[in-house]
Order: sequence, then structure tokens, then C-alpha cells
Amino acid sequence: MLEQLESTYTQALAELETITHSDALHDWERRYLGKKGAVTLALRATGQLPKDERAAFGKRANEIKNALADAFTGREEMIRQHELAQSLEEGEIDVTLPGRRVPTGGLHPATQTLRRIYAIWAEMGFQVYRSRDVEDDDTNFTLLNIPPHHPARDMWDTFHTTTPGVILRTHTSPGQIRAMHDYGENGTAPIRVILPGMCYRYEQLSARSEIQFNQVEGLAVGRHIHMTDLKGTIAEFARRMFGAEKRVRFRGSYFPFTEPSIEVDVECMICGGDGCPVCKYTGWVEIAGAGMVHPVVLQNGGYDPTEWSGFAFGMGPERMAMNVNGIKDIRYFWQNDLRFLEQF
Ligand code: FA5
Repeated sequence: MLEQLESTYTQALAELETITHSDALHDWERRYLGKKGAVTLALRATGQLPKDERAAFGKRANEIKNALADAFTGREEMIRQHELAQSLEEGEIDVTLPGRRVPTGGLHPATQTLRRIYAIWAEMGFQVYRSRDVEDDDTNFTLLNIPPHHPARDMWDTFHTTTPGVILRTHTSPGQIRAMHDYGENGTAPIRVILPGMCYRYEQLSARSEIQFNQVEGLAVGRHIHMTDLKGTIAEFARRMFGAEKRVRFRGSYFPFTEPSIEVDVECMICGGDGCPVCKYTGWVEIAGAGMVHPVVLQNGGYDPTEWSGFAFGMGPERMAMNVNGIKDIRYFWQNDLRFLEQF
């Protein structure tokens, strides 16, 4: 058996010397060193030899195996260098060719709008506070002065989870309660935050309404905050966001967690106020709900409403982006259609 192994060794080395191509080289490796290769099979057969021959045979077989593996590596490197030199000679790699352009991605239009909104509120001293997407019913409704079975719950069509009392937030307002507890130092510290995030409503899809959309909540709590502060702050935001020449209007409204409540409209930038489908031919686009924080909500946040007051607002970034960019249908935002996204 040893003789046979030695002759295999000599034959393998001789064959290797003649190989000049990597395909043939790997075929050689498979035939001699592979799982069913000649050397591997010889090593495996060591056990069939008489006991006193086994050690010497095993030792020599391993030496041959290692020597062939080294010879293979040496030949492989030689062939690699040769093939590289050959392909350079044949001019397959032209290092003077200009590089291939790597396409750069862009920010989603909603993200661009959100970042613009953050920057404006940051200039006005509001810091970002991130609240949770999955809320409990209490924080989303009850602590915001909307008890169970209150008719105002119908204003927000809710996605429920399989866990009773756990829902997807229908608006960013529950973040008000969490921010008051986290930053309010038990009702002793003023607050100025914005709370951005995705909201979810089980409602009819339309050109203006999605079932998931961003909101940016704002909350200011202090000792002498008045309705005029709210109006002035929102007007200043709109001036920076849409331009000084755009008209803004405030309409009386109703939210259970603010008193008084308002809604904020900005002049439709698609039709310039003349009327079009996006503004439902009114010339105005609603961008936010707002109001003075209801005393019950202040109390639920740990503040004494006889000493503290505050304002809050909840704005819709996608509706703003539609207005600024002339986007006629909100459903484009989450369809991931590159023909839409690449325009921003
Ligand atoms: C609210 O959600 C209140 N939480 C806002 C608020 C906050 C009022 C704090 C007072 C104090 P409303 O449902 O109107 O309100 O939504 C606020 C804004 O979110 C709207 O002006 C609109 O811009 C946007 N929005 C509401 N529903 C959708 C929808 N289905 N798709 C896209 N944007 C929406």
C-alpha cells in the first residue's frame, strides 16, 4: 500500500507541474486531496493494515498530504499571477476608464418635512421628545379627558391589538401626558417640547387621509401661558415654514383635551387660494389642531391647574408637504413608488 501511495505522490506532483489553468488545478485538488481523493482514501484505509505497519504508513501518508497541499498552494499562486498578468496584457482591465456612478439615495419627502419642522421648533426653543407608537387606552383617551364611552372617541377610529386596552396611538397627544410626567418634576417645572411620530387610524383612505400618517405634537407648560402665546407661536411657525406672505387663519374647534380649541389653516399653495380638489375648493388647507391644555389634562400630568397653564398643538407633516410641493394625493407617501420619491 505504501508503494502505491508513493507512486500516487509522484504522479500527482508530475501532473501538477503541467497544470497552467485554475479550472484544471481545482480538478487536480479534487482528485488527490478532495473528500474522495486518492490521498484521503489512502489515509482512511490505514486501519485495514496490520497493526505494526499502521504508524509508519499513517505518518508518511500525512507527510504526502501536507506536501501536496503546499505544492497546490504554490501552483495556485503562480497561476493566479499568470492569469492576472495575461488579462492585463490583453487589456481587459482599463484603469483609465471613468468609475461607475454609485446612485445616491434621497430622504423621503415626509422625513424632509419633519426635519424642517424640527429645525423651526428648535429655533423657538422646543426640544424633541419621542413617545411610544403602541399606547394604552388610558393614556390615548381617558387621561386626555375622553373617558370610556365618551362620544368624542368617535373622532379617532382606533386600531386595537389582541391585548385588551393596548392600541396603536391614534394621535400624538398621549405623549403630552408622558412628557409632563417625565419632564415636569412632579408638576414643578415648565416644559417646551415637540413630539413627532406615526399615528394610526382605521379610517377611509382618500386623497387627504391615510391610515398611517405623521403628527408633530407640541406642548408648552408654564405659569403664565395664554391663548395669545399659542396664536403668536403658531403664526411664527407658519411664517417660517410657508413664507411670510402666506395667510394663516384660526378657527374655533373642539377637542376634549384643550379649552378653548382651535384649528389652524394655511392658504392653499396649490391653487393660491382660488380653490382646488386638495383644499376642497375652500382655498385653505388645515395643518393643525390646537388649544389651551384642559385643566383636567394638566392635573393628570401632575400639575396644579390653578397655578399652571399651557398650550398644545398637533400638526400633520404630510398635509404640509402636500401643500408646499403640490402633491395631490396623500397615498403617494407610503406606496414606495420611485417615480414619486425620486422627485424630492
Ligand atoms: C388631533 O389628532 C389632535 N390630537 C390634535 C391636537 C393636539 C389638538 C393638541 C389640540 C391639542 P386631528 O384629528 O384634527 O387632531 O389631527 C391633527 C392633524 O393631523 C390634522 O390637522 C391633519 O393635518 C393630520 N391628520 C389627521 N388625520 C389624518 C389622516 N388620516 N391622514 C393624514 N393626516 C391626518
